[in-house]
Amino acid sequence: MKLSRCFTALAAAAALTAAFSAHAREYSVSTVLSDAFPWGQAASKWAELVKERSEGRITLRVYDNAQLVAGDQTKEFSAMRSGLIDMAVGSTINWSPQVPELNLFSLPFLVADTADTDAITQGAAGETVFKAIEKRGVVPLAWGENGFRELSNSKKPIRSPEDLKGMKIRVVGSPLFQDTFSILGANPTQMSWADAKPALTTGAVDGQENPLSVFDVARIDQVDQKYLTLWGYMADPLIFAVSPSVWKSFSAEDQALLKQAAIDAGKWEIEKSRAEEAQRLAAIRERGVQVIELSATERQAFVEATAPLYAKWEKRIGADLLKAARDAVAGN
Ligand code: X2X
Repeated sequence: MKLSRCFTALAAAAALTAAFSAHAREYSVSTVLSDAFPWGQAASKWAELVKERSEGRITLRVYDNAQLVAGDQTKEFSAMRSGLIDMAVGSTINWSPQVPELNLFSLPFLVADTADTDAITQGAAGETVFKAIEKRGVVPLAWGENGFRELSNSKKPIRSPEDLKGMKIRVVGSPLFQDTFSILGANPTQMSWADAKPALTTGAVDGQENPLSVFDVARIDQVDQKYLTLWGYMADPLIFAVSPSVWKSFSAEDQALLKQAAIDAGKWEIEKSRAEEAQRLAAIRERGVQVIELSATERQAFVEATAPLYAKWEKRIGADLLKAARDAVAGN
């Protein structure tokens, strides 16, 4: 009797373990930046909400510094598509080599402020972008934000395209960045984030562009970047997404849970990172960085210098999508 009860208990335990391991899988989530940055915090928040709402059944484990693709952030999308990575919170810039429509967000001076960004991502243009991602083999769930990208350098205050002439600027990802900085007369070099700081340290490049949160947290001031021009030429959204094979393995209920948690984490991160901008700028100034604010006329010179890029890139992005984005911005 005793023995059989013992067996029953063992069998029950084994059954429980089997059930647990069948459901309690751990999923990888790729990011470029750690949770010292808003970007990494978006992923951590997602993991936290999913764990809580699934009562521990679903665990998301965040791998930062694009380590799942050996630091090559432009390979993240393909790795997710093929199932090497289960999920990601990624930048539109880094995925644009595989999803040409995502170059929309890298068009210089398309948006002027966060309301413009929201009008695009939350409206018809945003839906078209999500469909494009889906068509290229990945399931998009929600938006986050890396932020408006500002221009820094070690040489001099930049107030005009002439000031940028010949300057070596580190850029990331898509060929559109190459085009933008070339048309402005600079000398752009594409490299990963992992290579950017060493290149700034050695002076292999003179400048870079990234959101204030990245400049602040990565202490870009410590690698000789003394001048920071606030030109707000583009803002890269983040997208929460899942590999299609992983997505299909979830029940409809769990899919809804994952999606809602991504939406909530994204909203939380967007609000938080926007609210922190002013104090970040103050901290950057306190460290002795000269912050250059452009007059409307000075900014307009950059707008006009880069305007010819639209004709070429409209073909890759899609005329309808660009029009939808422009209409969204005009409605503000
Ligand atoms: O590499 C960059 O500049 C970064 C961290 O902002 C992106 O991944 C787009």
